[in-house]
Amino acid sequence: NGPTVAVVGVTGAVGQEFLSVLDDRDFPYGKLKLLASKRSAGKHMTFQDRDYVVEELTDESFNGVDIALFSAGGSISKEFGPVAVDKGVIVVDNSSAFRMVDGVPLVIPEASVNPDAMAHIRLSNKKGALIANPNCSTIICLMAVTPLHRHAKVKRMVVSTYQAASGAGAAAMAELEQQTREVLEGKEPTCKIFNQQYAFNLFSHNSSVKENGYNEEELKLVKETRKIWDDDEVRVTATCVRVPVMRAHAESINLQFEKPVDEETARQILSSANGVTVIDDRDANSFPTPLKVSSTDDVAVGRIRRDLSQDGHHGLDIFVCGDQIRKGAALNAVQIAEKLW
Ligand code: 11C
Repeated sequence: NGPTVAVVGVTGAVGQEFLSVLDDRDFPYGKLKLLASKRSAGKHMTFQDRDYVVEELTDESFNGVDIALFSAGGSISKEFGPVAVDKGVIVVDNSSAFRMVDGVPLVIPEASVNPDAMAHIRLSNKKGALIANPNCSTIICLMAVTPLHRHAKVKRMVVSTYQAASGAGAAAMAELEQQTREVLEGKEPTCKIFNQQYAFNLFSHNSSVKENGYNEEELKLVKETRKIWDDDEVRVTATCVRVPVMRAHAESINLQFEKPVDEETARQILSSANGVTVIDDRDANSFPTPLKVSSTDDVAVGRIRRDLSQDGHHGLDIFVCGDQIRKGAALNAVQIAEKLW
């Protein structure tokens, strides 16, 4: 008899992907509860040939629930996460609300990253707990970089992101489509989500910019990497950019290692890492692209090459792509739930 699973924020882009991942992976839930705001309550959804009515999220929603997958924004997580935990639920939270809280594991569950961070949390003892899903840019980056880090220890990492519309939600995806149509028809594009033209353009990530000039998305890459690697020394800097791509992020990553790691060794390490696919065909100029990874589970890595600007074999450049909604959010959370079960 599998666990009772609640999906919080089921009508959103990630909420819908939770369902599709649960289905694809044949997750052995016993019962399923679909929860959303009052606005969406009462909607009917069919999942695995059963009709469900979306219920309004309240404190009572968590009675009898074992695992809750949250993706309804930080304020909902802050309000209802602790309520669920008090009722003995293990909350896997996709928002940034608890990621940096001491004692809350921040987990990418592949063996090559940090499943051990949640090893002390058990479903069987019915004690509630919070587990945080990292930010999508961090997950996609560290899926590729952590196996290399375990081998040669990263001293410094420079990340430049090319982030998809999905990171800003279903409304941003719809707006990208609408704007593209409008621009091609010679009309003024509708700019509601980002307040500027997105189609045929790109811009600095839309999160707020701090006094030091970094935006929140960039700082997440810095802080979350340190927490996941349990390494406060590693130097990380990032520039995050929104590009007119629908649902997969790309990242150009420059690495400086403590120990030497040559290109061939890096390729072998990446080829054998779970959840990573190497696409690195120089002759055919074939490398990862957002479209190649869209709606797929693995993070793709290519352009694996020695950084000519660094001495010996202490530097590498790589290019990674990962589906933002899937491995960047829903899949990672469901994999955490699988580990609990
Ligand atoms: C983006 N990473 O692509 C963001 C969205 O902390 O969970 C998710 C923000 C977060 O814009």
